[in-house]
Amino acid sequence: MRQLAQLRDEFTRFMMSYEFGVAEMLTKINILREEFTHIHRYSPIEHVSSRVKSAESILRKVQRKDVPFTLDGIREGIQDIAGIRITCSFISDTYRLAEMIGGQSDVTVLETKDYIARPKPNGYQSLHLIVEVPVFLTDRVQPVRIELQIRTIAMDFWASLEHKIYYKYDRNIPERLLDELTEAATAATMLDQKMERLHTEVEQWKGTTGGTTDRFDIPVPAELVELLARHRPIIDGKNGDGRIGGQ
Ligand code: 0O2
Repeated sequence: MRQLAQLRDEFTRFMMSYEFGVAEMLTKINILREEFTHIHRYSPIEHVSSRVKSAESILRKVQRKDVPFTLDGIREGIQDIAGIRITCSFISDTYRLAEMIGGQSDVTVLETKDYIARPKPNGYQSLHLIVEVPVFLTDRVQPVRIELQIRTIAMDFWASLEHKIYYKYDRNIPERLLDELTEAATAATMLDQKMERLHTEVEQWKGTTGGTTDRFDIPVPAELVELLARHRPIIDGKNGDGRIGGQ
């Protein structure tokens, strides 16, 4: 009975360390998001979500992957007990973010899978990083692994729909739907590339106009300023004498 209570306690601490790891990483992401927004005046991160796998889901994966049934075995054999998904505005932001996170001195990147440069055959695109962060507990420092999935809005839209279809058809997606998903993946890539090009153009334009998108800073041609000044009363809906136009 005492052994069982000890086991339960150890497992609770095991799961808690993942919760702490996620909290730590979310703080890092939030700091990057806020500082980046302050410097560049736009947020590279659209959305962040996180989860820690349930005990049942971990056990299913332990059986499926034939992982040793010990806490150390599970820690070593299952990389995605803690997961964070970051949705970015542009492809370049996904890499930039991965670099900023991976470059931090207390973050160790254990593995990188670049499904953006090399999409999966079904069209899946995402940048996956397995990182390890130290969690400072009362009696020890526990390194915790977290799977980061970084992708654009278009890639995320595709992945969540594909995920639903995958489970709806119990992993056997009909050929017709597979073809349509591949087509949709190509469309998502084209959209991402177009948005990236537009974004680069806007960034260059911001660079030449003092780095602000404030609408009052858009350079207005002198002739237009003069024209607006001449027609000011009409635009304001007033005649030159201050009466409402037409009355
Ligand atoms: P779930 O239900 O999302 O958690 P692993 O089995 O994780 O140890 P694997 O499969 O080589 O090793 O890892 P990979 O390729 O990095 O994929 C990990 C996760 O990426 C998956 O977790 C999915 O969340 C996502 N993913 C990978 N491929 C696809 C895909 O084709 N479509 C979609 N929608 N998501 C994908 P899980 O545990 O497989 O699933």
